[in-house]
Amino acid sequence: MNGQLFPNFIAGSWVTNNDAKANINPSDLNDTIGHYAQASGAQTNEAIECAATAFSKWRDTSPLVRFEALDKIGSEILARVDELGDMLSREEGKTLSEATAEAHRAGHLFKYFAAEAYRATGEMYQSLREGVSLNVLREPIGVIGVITPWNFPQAIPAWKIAPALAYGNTVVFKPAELVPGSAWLLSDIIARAGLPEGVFNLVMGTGAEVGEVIVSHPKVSGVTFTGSTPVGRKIGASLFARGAKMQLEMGGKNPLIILDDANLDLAVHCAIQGSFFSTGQRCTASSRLIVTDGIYENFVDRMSEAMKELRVGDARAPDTQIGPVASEAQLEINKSYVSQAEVDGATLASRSGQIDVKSPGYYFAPTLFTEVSPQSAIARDEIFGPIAAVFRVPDFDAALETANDADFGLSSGIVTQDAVKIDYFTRNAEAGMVQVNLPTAGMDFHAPFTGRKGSSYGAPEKGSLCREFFTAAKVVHKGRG
Ligand code: UN1
Repeated sequence: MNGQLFPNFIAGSWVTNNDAKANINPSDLNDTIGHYAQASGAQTNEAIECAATAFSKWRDTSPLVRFEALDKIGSEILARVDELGDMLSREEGKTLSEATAEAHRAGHLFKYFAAEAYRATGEMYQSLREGVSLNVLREPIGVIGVITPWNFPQAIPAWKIAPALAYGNTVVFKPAELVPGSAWLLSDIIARAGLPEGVFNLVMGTGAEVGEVIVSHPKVSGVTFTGSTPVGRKIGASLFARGAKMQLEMGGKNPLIILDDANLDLAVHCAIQGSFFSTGQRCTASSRLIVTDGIYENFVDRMSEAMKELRVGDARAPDTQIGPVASEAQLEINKSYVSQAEVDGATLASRSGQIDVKSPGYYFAPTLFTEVSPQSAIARDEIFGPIAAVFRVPDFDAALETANDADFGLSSGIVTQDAVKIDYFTRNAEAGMVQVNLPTAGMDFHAPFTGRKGSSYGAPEKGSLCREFFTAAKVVHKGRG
């Protein structure tokens, strides 16, 4: 076996087994990053049992203890952003600058939630009955299953694990199989922060084995999941059936409206950034560019020109703007959507980008379609690749209607100078997040993250609103003794 073997972290110890999975660099398939132990169902059970035992003590720790642990984790991440960014870029294919920025975001998320440990306040009501006191407490819910995707392998685990611990819960963390390197580095940092045994557990492995145990175990009180809508719905049905809590962040098919009065440079920048950066592998990516008649021709021309300049290459090469697709499976999905779009009668407006690589990897040129039928697969499905569709519409009303015509409702964007239309759009966009004169992706890390329709279910992530998932209310009436 080439490379090091990285174990799981269960019940306060690093444990390995015979089953390990190779982590391969998508920019260079000859580069094996390491081998990562695959937890068995029995090991996952053990992690959950230990997390359940640890909960009875961790829930009652002083906020100061939780602050110090999370702050220490945040400081170490920030001190090691270059190493973390390099691992992320090497295993996922995000460019080095995007990956380092994500590591930075992960460090600050721990710092943010360190301070949230102090703010876990309740409410006091005046009782309707004389001599009775009435308080609403917020209590941690227990063991939280954290199931995360491959596209943000550091920021998303950070924004789920940090609040879980800050509010007094214990954690069983199952990262996506494709990106164990980031998960392992984060877990190593968390493991050295002095948390009591069992408060945090890492169980790398498949959804069928590890994920299944987490979702169905009666001692897992809630699951926070980010991933595709079909998987989220399946997990959600199991969690509902046994009455567990859930926070599900799923797909997107995000629209970016460009109106006649838009600043054309800004519109092209937002569309390129939102559609193609991070190789289009963001649930907040803009995959539907909805453009009004007056600016349509100019926009498509300028967009096609700008696409020719994009430098696609090895994620860690200094001048790369767009790295490879993260996996062979995703590359095949992208290719099949391109073929399907052609079958469905769409016009390939641009398939470009300067791909200059010497190593074998999952490279795919940014792709733009026009004349897309509104009911076709590229118009409706979340592809998760650097593929965007342009829709021509007569006016703002038609643009808004097209934007809202989707099964998803995550991030909705508009580029215009018209304040009245901005206001109308903000109120009528069927989405959890609205971006004005900005790309649809790239959210502030301290703000809530949320969607509507098929995109999200349960309380928002991040920011103060995530407390709704990570704690439960207890309403206390106290009379005179
Ligand atoms: C962002 O655009 O800032 O999986 C983050 C995803 C999202 C995170 C997007 N949950 O792409």
